Amino acid sequence: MNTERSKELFLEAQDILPGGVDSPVRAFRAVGGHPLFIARGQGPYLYDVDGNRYIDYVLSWGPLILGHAHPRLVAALEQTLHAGTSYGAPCELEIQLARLIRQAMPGVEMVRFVNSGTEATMSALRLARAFTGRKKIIKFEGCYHGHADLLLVKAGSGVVTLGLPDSPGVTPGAVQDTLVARFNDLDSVQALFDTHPDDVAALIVEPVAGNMGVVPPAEGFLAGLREMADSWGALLIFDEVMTGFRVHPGGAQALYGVRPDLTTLGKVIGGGLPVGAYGGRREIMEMVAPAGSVYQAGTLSGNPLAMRAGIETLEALLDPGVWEGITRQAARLEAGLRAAALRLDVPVQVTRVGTMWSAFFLDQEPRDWESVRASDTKRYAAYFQEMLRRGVYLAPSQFEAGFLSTAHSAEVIDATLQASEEALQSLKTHAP
Ligand code: KE4
Repeated sequence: MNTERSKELFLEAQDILPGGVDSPVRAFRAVGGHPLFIARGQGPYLYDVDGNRYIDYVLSWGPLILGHAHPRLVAALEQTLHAGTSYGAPCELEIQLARLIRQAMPGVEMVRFVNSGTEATMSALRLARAFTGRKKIIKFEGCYHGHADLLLVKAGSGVVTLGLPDSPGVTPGAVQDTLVARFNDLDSVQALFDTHPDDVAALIVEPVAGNMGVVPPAEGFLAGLREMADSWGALLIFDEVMTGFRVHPGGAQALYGVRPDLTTLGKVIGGGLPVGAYGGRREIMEMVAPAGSVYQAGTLSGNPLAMRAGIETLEALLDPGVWEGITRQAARLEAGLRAAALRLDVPVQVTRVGTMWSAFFLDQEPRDWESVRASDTKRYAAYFQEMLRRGVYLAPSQFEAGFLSTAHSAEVIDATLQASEEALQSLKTHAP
């Protein structure tokens, strides 16, 4: 496969963009080779600058649940564009999108739009601290909530329960109130509450982990977090930036029947344009300026283009049969990948919740960050390259989620399964 033009552009890009990209994971460092420069997307496909076509399972890291350049979205955005791109003033589209979110997630009684998931989680945590008057926050190993300083922590050793800075530039002060627990381990949360009984403002969790690869919550885990938050007077924040409108039309909170106090959103609610949001109980949200005193602001928050893209995307998902269709194909993909790995005797664990999925090169079912870390990342990298050669574009890291769109037809899934069979076969004959 000829990717010369991508190679040239990557060289040029590295001169002016750090690492040649605008977000680290895109640089293919976890899978080798050079990233592909994309010329366009259409339906389930990406086309690179050398004219190669790929079935896209990254879908801009989740937002494109309707696939690339969906006619309904293009038409709506064209129409909105002629009315301007941003007003810096309220517009009705903000109310419309907020109502669609509340209709899907009744626990989100009020919403504030921002421009990224990072802004959403950063703001939700500030709000939780203001509402409770407490300082500490609990996050979970392997969960990612954007790059705000207070969240860039790595789990300390068993002894150190306080987070340690996980990036240069993050000061110990910025993370001194960030505690780290283990996903799917309620005892690790209990231990933190026992140590800091009256000072935890909030627990923030990806209700289905997507940023260590897709790891579903264990039975009772989310309900256990709800109970603990209630008994210790902390808020429960579901970071549904990835899971929102991906694992269920009402998000993980609908799927698992656990209502958080605050929810953060992004990705799908912008349909591919930059949107984030945080929302939840009215009494909490009414503390957000200018209704209340918790400051947060944004130049492009609620801009008409992004709002319109979100409205069209969420409305399309409500059309009869759309959700069933996409989850049917996702189930076929999961079953097919699992069957091929079994048949070829390659240790692969396929996980899926709704329309997000992962294939771990692991012997055991993944449960938390500790278990996924045992993945054979060399084998994943080889599989990634074998699939890319066969026209299938997977997440360029074992520790990321794959996604599906309404454009991933049965034929597209069949082609993917065929490529995967050949890729796994090739791994067997040329063990990396
Ligand atoms: P953004 O600031 O990237 O819009 O959202 C941050 C964020 C917050 N919460 C969750 C659960 C997320 O998954 C994300 C962002 N996800 C990554 C994918 N692992 C975005 C891709 C990237 O960083 O390039």
